[in-house]
Amino acid sequence: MARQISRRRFTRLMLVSGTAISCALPARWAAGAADFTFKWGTNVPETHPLNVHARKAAEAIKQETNGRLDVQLFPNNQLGGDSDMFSQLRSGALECFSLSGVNVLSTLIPSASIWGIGFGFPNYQALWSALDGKLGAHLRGQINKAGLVVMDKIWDNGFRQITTSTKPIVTPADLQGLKIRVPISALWTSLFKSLGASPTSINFAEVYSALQTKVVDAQENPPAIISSAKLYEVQKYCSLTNHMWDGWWLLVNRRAWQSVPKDIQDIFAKNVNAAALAQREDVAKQNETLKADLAAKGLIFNDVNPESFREVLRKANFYGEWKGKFGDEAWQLLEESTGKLV
Ligand code: X2X
Repeated sequence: MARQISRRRFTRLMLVSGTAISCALPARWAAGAADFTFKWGTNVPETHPLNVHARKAAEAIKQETNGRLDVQLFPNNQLGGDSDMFSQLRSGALECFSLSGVNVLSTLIPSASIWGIGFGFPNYQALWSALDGKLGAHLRGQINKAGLVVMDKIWDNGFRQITTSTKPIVTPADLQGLKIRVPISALWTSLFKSLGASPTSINFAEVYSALQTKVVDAQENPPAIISSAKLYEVQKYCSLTNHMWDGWWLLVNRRAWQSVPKDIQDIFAKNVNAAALAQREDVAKQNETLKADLAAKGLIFNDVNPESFREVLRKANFYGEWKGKFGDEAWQLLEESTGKLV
């Protein structure tokens, strides 16, 4: 929870009691400690642009609130894996959490996973027009209804690519029986089952060791994560499937949010939303430029023909099934940007 007694209120109380001048202030206030503290958990390493831009936003918030709100970043699953951090966020033990809509959030709000529909969004333009537009507003409405505060701008994780330690994925036949890690989400499991693979749900905090110990042979993530989490050390091939896009909402515990005055809420929202836009640019660039770097580190890249994968999904009724689960309203907003999927 955000700390509730403000420094000024404490000083005022001390003045009223007539003891303020001679009385030593507790170290916390004397050292200029903040009125409010928000811990912010993320699931990717320190160097990932998510954390680089989150840190910049935290610094700007501190300056613009004259130190009244201290946003402390905890990257790289320092506070626990996604499932743990999500429980902490909901109970109020954690104030802010960057979480993919497709990942654990979809266990509470099924429609939150809609942006991750397999081979859905063709490019960033279509994606941001939906997520900064009507589809994003619809999803934020669902998240609010579930009792969480959510910031407007989604942070970019990127279009996802499959890495394996065994063989390149060129056609859907190469996925048959593949032991692949997926995040905790019915959509992800359904996507890879429909493609014939054998998916296992594992929090990102355990992905490196699951690959290293061969609990699974494959995973899927964008280059910025493959690089920052050093997955190239335990994977050999990277197949450019672009099978789905994913990003992070910035979620805030409702009670923590309401405990902070409106002017501080506004400064927080303005800075994190601006940081998300700057982060998007960095991630999109990195996901292109890092390919050469990863190839130099030994990853072997190949392209695929996405249509052959989409065809398998259509035959398995993947799109029909998920249209039914997401409902007509959300599906229609999705198809306004992706074109007809069913
Ligand atoms: O868990 C993952 O693979 C990650 C880091 O990409 C997400 O947050 C969905």
